[in-house]
Amino acid sequence: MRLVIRLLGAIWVSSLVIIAGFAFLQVQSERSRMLTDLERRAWLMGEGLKEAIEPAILRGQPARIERILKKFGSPRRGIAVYDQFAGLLVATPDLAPRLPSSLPIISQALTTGQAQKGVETLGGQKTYLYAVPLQGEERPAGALVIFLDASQLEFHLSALWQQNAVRLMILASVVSLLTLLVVRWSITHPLRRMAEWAQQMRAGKTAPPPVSGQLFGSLASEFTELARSLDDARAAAEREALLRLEGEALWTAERLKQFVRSQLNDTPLFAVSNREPLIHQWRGRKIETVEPASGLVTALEPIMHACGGLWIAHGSGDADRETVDAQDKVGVPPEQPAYTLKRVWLTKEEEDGYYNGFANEGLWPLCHIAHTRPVFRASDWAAYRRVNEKFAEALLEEMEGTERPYVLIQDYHFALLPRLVKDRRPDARIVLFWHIPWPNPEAFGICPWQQEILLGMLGADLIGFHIQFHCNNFLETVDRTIEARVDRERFGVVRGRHTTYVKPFPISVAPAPDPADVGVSRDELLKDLGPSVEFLGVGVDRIDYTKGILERLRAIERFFERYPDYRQRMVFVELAAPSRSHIKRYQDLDEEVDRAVEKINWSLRTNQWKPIAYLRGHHSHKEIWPYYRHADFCMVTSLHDGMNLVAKEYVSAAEEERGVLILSRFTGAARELVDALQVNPYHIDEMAEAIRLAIEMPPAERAIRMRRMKQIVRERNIYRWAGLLLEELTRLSVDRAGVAEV
Ligand code: ADQ
Repeated sequence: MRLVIRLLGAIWVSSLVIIAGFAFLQVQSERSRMLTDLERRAWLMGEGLKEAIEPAILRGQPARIERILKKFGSPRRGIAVYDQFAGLLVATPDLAPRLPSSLPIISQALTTGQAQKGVETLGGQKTYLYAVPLQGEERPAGALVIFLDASQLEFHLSALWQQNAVRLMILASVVSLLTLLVVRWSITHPLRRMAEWAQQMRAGKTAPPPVSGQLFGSLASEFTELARSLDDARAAAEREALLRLEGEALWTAERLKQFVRSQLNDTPLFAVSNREPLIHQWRGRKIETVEPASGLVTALEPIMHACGGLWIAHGSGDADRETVDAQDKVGVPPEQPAYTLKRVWLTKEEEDGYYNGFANEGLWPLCHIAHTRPVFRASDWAAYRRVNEKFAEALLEEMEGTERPYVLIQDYHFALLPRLVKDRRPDARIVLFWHIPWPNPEAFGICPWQQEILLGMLGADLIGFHIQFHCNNFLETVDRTIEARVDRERFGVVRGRHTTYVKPFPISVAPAPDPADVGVSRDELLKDLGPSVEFLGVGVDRIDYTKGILERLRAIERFFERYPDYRQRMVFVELAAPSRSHIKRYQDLDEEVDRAVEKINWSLRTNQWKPIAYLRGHHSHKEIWPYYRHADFCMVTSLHDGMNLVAKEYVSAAEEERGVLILSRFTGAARELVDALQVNPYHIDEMAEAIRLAIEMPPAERAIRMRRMKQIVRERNIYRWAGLLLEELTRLSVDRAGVAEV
């Protein structure tokens, strides 16, 4: 209301100043025009009469003067003649009664000998006076004065003022009205709606903001962000409160953040991974940001957000170079940076040798017992070493000036990095997390550079695997391969004064989205797969030979052969993302999977049904989630897998009363998810049987199994993984010489 009063006040004052200014100028010019007109008339008359009156006054003939005055005078035009002492001689009859005893203008005309003019009020009437001296022999013999009625002048000017006053009223009223309407439409109304919306948000009801893109568009989006943060904070607080009530201490993103802040005490954290948390890509002429769907990113993001650390990764996006600063850095998230991403650039040859070659054709098959032979090329090994050195240089440069920094190195791409860093910075506290299995010493022993790899890894103060079994394999491998003392009591490797601790940290997933946000219903999913479909199975994988996709397809075929009643009633949806497609083995597998799907569908399909819906491509979590939610069963049939996040994602998203997990016993996840139907993926009949069991399992049993698995995944979530890893890291007290103690 105060704003409206101020606005209206400003409108009225400014209109008044403007209109009054213009009116003043108009009145002035009108006045001068009218005065000029009066002057011209008075002058004409004065000059004309002067010649007739001058001889009469010189000769002393007042009667003649009176006659002349009578002839030319009128009620609105008085004439008077004064003697040389400014005494009245003769005046027209209408004028005479109004004349004062003296008029200064006459004396002035007589003394100066010049015509004088002016406006006076005579007898209550404005009168224009024009006094002309009448020439005597030496000095003026008298004065002739013309009196013109000037009351019109006043009247006209006051009419002008009135007109302008009306103009002011109209203008100010119209502008005020329009302003009020604009204020109402563009400010008051949207503000009221925003206030109502804010009230709703405060009450915990989520709703889209009522205005966008207009005057309050940016305010609304800021407000939305604020409301969202409040919402998250409230949800986190509610969860925490619930957990306190339950007497549990569940890890949440918020708790992890608090934990990181309290543990790290402002000591910077440096993370290194091959995959970057944010990729910039060209889409047409625009650059878009892509957040890769990766468990690693989900796990590290809350840590980096909390401590504002530095994440070093390979810049793999085609627009990555366009978006970094001079030090190859970019803030993440770009709109409100919480931490820094530093990109390391690799040549095509380096990427080929280090990533496709040694990491994925060498170490990957070496660590997974999946019967794909590892390829060890000296040139790949050289590239792998070079790239590890490149990352080490980048990391060491960034760590300069930071005492006892924390370093989190991710995965088998950087086996040499811990040693490269530790040798130059013994005070750094280094963790290496190995996301894939570690095989037994015999299997690992075929690697020509096994010693270099182990020595490189042992530069870390802590090495994490998913499960104890992989830790044991690693310790066994070290024991058999290099000169070191394995401390089996404390799970460490001692070399000289340095100890590397080896511990399991089972990775996991973030909580599934709210079922209400899944979007697609089960009926909609089934309808798309055929009119007679009642059951839905799902598989979600990268196309990788370790994931047992071909074995799974064979099991599905076997299931339909054994249980033909289920034909037309069950569909298996396989969401398969192409992966590492520069490597021949992966290209071959991709084609093999295509052919297998084609063959099975060809032999079993009917007009309105096919057993396998093969959705090849990278799918967003939003696309995958409805399948997880509504599937009757999910098949994870890895021949060997460090953990397998798909199993945990399925458990966290599936309907409690419906979902059954069929899980390979060769995954890390099988250690925790004991209520899954565990299978040997090499045993096709066993898997076919597991499918039947899953479909026919009584609802009560499904619910019990799923509930227990859900609780495990909920408690042992990704935040717990990150929290435990960090807790262990911060417990390490590493002295300047690099000697670690826990
Ligand atoms: P991966 O071998 O990649 O991970 P996994 O753990 O199953 O295997 O994670 C795959 C991730 O990719 C999941 O989040 C899944 O949702 C997603 N994904 C799979 N198929 C997809 C598709 N078609 N479209 C989109 N997304 C898809 C490695 C190890 C694992 C270990 C993880 C984490 O091999 O054993 O569990 O790291 O440490």
